[in-house]
Amino acid sequence: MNLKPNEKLNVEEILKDLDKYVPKRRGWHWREGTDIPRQIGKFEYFDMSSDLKQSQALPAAQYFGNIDPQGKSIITTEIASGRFEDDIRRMRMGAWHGADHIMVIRTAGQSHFESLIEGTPQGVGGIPISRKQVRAQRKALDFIEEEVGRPINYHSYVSGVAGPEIAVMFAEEGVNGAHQDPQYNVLYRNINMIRSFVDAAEAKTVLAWADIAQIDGAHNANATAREAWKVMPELMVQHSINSIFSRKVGMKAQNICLSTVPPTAPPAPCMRLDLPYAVALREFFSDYRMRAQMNTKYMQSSTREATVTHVLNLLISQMTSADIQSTITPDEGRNVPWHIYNIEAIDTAKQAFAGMDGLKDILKIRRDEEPMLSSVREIKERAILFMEEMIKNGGYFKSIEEGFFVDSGNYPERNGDGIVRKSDAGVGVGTVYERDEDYFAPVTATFGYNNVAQYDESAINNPAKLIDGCTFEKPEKIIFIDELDETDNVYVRLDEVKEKLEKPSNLLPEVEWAADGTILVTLFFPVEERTAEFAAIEFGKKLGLTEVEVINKEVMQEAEGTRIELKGKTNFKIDTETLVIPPKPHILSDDEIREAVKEKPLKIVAATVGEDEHSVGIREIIDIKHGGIEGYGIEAEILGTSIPVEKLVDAAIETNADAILASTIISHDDIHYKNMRKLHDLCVEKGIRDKIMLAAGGTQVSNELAIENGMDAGFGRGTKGAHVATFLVEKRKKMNL
Ligand code: Z98
Repeated sequence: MNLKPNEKLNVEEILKDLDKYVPKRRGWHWREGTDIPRQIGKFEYFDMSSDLKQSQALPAAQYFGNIDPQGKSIITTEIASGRFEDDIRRMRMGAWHGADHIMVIRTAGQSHFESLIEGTPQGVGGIPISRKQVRAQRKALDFIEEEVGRPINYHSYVSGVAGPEIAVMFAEEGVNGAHQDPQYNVLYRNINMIRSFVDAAEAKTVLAWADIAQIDGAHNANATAREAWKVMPELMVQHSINSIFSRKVGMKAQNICLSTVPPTAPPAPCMRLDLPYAVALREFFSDYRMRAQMNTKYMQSSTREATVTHVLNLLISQMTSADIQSTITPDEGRNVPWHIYNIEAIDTAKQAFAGMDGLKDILKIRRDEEPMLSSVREIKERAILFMEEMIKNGGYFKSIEEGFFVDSGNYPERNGDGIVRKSDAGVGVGTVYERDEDYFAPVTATFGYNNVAQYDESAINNPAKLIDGCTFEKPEKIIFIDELDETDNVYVRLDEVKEKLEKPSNLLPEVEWAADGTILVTLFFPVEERTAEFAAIEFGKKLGLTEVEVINKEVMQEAEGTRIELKGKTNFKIDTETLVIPPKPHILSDDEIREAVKEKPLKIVAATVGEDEHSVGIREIIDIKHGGIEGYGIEAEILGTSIPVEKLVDAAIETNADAILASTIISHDDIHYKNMRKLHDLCVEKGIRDKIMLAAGGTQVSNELAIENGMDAGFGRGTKGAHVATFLVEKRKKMNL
């Protein structure tokens, strides 16, 4: 399958022959071309990686030759809406914006499942991780990575009592990254600690064999503790335990990634707390990779607020380092699965890194001066003391039994609210047995005692040899189970969407899933919060929306008003076949315009009209320096800014101009359109309307509305001199001027 930029990714095509699909590659892939200065467009960059073959650049890139610099950190996005088939399309969008680490959150509570699940059921709060879904998504990413020209890492979680089974399935299916941390099972899923650590040894061996990058779970303490910045010493301890355990099992250091989170967020003075922590962490764990998350603990439903916290977190990454930069979207904090926010957050990271390129060469962290000196040392000391106490206390398991972890005190302070687990309790207690003397597992990558020698001494280092290779070497031995549930599977859902749309040319807006009809409306009401909220719901209903819900409210001022974001569903479709789409403005070639102007000279007068002091727009359109219409030989007279419409018309009459160009940026109370109407009326009054071309331009001008208000054309954001010159040349012909 070859993806074409202007063609949709065909999910049905991905599902075809899936039982035979073998992933293209295994293992984690870091970005390439980092740490070398590079020229991208007009600028030199110092912290970027290789360009993408195809990508979607930031909106402002149009002013910089459409460059799309890619930072050196891997960029993660978490996509898991409950329907993997919809997520596949999002993965493609994410990759085009620069994400190369796609994490799939498992369906809520999947760590409680005791085995693998199969088929493609719909998930809640995430995707049920089954072989079929993993294979379909990895297959889609195999095509997407070719399209963007950069390997894309696919990632999910190895936790719960089925952890080792999941690790094996991930190795078989070419998954590239995984969360694996037995402490997560113990603390947050109440899985027996002995079982968790034994399972983790097995799972980590498999991850190591498959070259899968591992992310730990320390950040969950930060997300759980009431005062998250106080668990900094413990976070270090958790990182240590998982890292050294992984090393002992055989994982290589560069595949061990610490899941780090700046522990606090504004309005706390977060930089002063988070930056020393980031420095201490990187110094303590210099052998390992940093996966920098954003702080979701203090995230509310405002995307603006979440974005600012995200950018501050990115500043820390830039000033310290981040091998993987997570962009967990406001979705996670808001629990609203708007896939557009995935893309926004990827762009936030990409934009911030591009903007901060080379910052470390200009700004320096004053590491060895106060207050950094003491702050960094203090965090490290507290972490060491924590570990020393654990050892004195009889080790990790004993300390868990006594609630050492996720206590909301800043160690050595303790509040006694830590999570307590018993070693003889929890899910899976008593399920760990010593292996019999003749225990034998003919598989690749297994942990611990394996009596291969009883059958063949030469197979000690390769037990799978005895069965002529296991599924790791022989993917054809994998048993692929397709759908198990006739009523809950991808084909049923795809058919439902088709049925709902009635025909392929019909369109419904979507947020969560294809054709879900969900829209987001922003409203402001000049009343207090509660009234605004309930008024908004009524408003939504009157707009014809169903399932109306307020998803964000922000007080502007208690009495003066509230901003509301509303979500709701529509069910009317737009048929793209009957949709009237105005033709895309075409541009004559520079030579054609020049030729036409040479043949018959063209003169215009221009001004920013009304009470409007903006001058940049009109200069962009007219000045030869900016590629404006003067460059084609068009004679232009700019009267200036804040020019009354009357003066502009008089000037046009006096100079016998062919056209009037009115620039109008301010759009309050529709003054821009009112001025256009006035301009037209005045030309009619003075008897020149049929002898002169009228055009208006400005960032808020639409061609259709300008024409409705008496202009011959309107030019909005992004207009270049060539667009206006083309209009002048062609319209003059039509008007026989
Ligand atoms: C993240 N946004 O890290 P179940 N194992 C570890 C985890 O951290 C998590 C799971 C398993 C966060 C997501 N982390 C939170 C170490 C989850 C999840 O099946 O949901 O319990 O596994 O990106």
